Amino acid sequence: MPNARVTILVPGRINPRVVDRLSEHFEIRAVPHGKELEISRGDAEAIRGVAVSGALPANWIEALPNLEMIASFGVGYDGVDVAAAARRGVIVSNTPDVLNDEVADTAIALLINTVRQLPQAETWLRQGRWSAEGPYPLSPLSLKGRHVGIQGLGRIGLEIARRLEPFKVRISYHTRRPRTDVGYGHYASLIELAEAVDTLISIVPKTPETVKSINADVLKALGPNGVLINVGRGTTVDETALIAALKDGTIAAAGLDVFENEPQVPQALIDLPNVSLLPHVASASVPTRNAMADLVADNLIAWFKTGRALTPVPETPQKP
Ligand code: NAP
Ligand code: 8YV
Repeated sequence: MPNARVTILVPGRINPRVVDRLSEHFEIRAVPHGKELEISRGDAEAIRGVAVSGALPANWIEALPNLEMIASFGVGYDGVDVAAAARRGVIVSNTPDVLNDEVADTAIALLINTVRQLPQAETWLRQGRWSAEGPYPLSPLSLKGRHVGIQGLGRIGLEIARRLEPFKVRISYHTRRPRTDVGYGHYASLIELAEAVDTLISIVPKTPETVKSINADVLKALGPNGVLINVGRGTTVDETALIAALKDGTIAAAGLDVFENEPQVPQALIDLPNVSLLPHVASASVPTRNAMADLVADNLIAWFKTGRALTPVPETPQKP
């Protein structure tokens, strides 16, 4: 047991396995996930760690005078104010790698669903239209012969690229720095990548540079045979521009697991026939979420036992 007196704050909902695992080692203080942290000054002083899924803004971090570590559920940690944590010397951890395979599998499934309209075809069968009306119409699009561009070739992007190889599609990518360990073509800008390819898969973090980076110009460059797949963050895409592009044929189709203002999805997107929509489920299997939950708990356990987190984020590096 690392330290029975350490209290970990758990704001709002998190995978129950996180709390089960942490309860074996720490006191747990569960609180509502509102705008303000509503606990007494004395209780705030007792808290040395946080386990959180989603937002942890600066005012929460500043309200915890003895905070040492924030363990965030998910590889993307854009909800946590890491700059505020870094200013205070608070370590932030995330859950990289354990979800790569699940998210990459979902990206491929979403791509195929989008080009071949498989969810719509299943609905056709379930509604009895196959027997009543005949075969589902041929899908206008196919994966065959496509040139796929990946925005972001990090841990997950690389797994997506590797899964695409057996589909015999051409693969290119855009990142700020070219990778030295792959043979795929690198494009220095997103617009150049979009001009070269007919299929764009986005798997980048939410940062000031990526927000709305897939805009009207990029969609126009992707072209009328173009397919956009987003499994990264909804904020990467200018949703208004995307809806217009899908409506007027600027691009052919889109598959989206993430949205600008989750869990709200614009009705205009839902109404469009040429989109495939998922409710942010790319990592959402029991085995993968269990692995993510374990990594949240193991980070806090390691920190309070050894003074070192397992997977700190780059903005809050550990002292050598
Ligand atoms: P990662 O290993 O850090 O990879 C990020 C990639 O994005 C890198 O190749 C990076 O390359 C590139 N990148 C970052 N900023 C960029 C920019 N401004 N322009 C172009 N490329 C940029 O992250 P990961 O583990 O693969 O995860 C990626 C993101 O996917 C997460 O942050 C999360 O938001 C999202 N995600 C979503 C789900 C889901 O459920 N839908 C699940 C997991 C992850 P450079 O640094 O060289 O630019
Ligand atoms: C989760 C994700 O859905 O890891 C991420 O960045 O977006 C997903 O795996 C998210 O952490 C919320 O549970």
